[in-house]
Amino acid sequence: NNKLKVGLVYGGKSGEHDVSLQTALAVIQAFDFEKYEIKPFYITKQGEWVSGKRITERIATKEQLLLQGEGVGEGGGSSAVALAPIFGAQSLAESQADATGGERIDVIFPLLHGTFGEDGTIQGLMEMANIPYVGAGVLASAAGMDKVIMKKLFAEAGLAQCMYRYFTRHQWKKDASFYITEIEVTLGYPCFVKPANLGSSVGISKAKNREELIAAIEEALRFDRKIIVEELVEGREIEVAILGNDEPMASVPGEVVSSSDFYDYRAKYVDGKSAMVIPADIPEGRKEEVRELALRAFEAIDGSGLSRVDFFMREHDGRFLINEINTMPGFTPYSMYPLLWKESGKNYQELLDDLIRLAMERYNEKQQNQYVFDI
Ligand code: G1L
Repeated sequence: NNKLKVGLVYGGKSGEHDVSLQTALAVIQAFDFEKYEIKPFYITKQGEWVSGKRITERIATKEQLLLQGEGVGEGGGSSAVALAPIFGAQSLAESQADATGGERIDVIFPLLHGTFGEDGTIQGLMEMANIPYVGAGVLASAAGMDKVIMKKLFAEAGLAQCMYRYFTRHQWKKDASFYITEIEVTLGYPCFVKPANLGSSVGISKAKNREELIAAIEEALRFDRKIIVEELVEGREIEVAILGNDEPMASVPGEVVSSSDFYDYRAKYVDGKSAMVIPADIPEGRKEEVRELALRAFEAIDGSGLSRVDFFMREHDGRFLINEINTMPGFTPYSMYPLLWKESGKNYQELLDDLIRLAMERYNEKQQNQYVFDI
């Protein structure tokens, strides 16, 4: 059979476990089974890897994704060492051959969020197993996960952003009063305190005075050794989807409107707490401008595959400030990223085709690099 075999990795330890399952189901339901077959890899909340039988037709429920009673990788399957045989990885020497006796996987689709799966760790695993994978590489995944590194790369690329300060747990313990003064003088109140590691939404708070600032810092430091404090930016939230590798494309921009402003807008899409206006209702010239900025941000982190780039359009001067780049954006058919492409003329199924093609292209391009084995 000449179908492309896609390894779908989903679940995971993080708080996004259920989002990942929901997304995996949506992806499976959209896949063209004439072209692809799916090999599921489920990571339980306990971090155990379970692989299941091939999926060759649509499945109906999330429960089927839990691979109950069909696992071949349970027990002892949770370590990285056990993964190459699980993936049926090709060795460099015997590339394409079935070195392990397992089934060969052509490309991996990682649907994982958080500190394991988005920070470059699973990408590194796939690099070492020599398997093509969808989305950002190791470096871009890691850079997109660390707010401080991300901001430094943006600054270097000449992108405007909000003011911020950052420090480590160690620095805070040594000289808290210095950082408090720094923050009060440069950022003022209110300000936002966040763990530098974007893995989770925990540990984030808004501080309106010194007492709250100290409490917020102590709280954030429970989740990361490095934290970042940002000034408040008043303005609209504008987002752009990027797709591609060396010559990426930018979608039309969209706007996220929080529930309190819902009724002032002709919002097309609503999901829970927020609504999306696509395309964003801003002048044509500003749309072009923000798309260019989004492409520059993608290049700044050396992105590949896809990213969603988030901006503030500042209230008092209309300027676009970059907020963050997300290499693993929400990805159900009702999430901003796919909706932006839909508006730009590319449906969900076509998006999946493109992402897989881009993964293969990047892999093949990388094979052109020379590696020295015999030093
Ligand atoms: F594989 C892609 F395309 F790179 C990819 C991977 C992960 C796209 C989107 C996501 N998103 C997620 O995994 C999540 C936001 C659903 C977290 Cl669970």
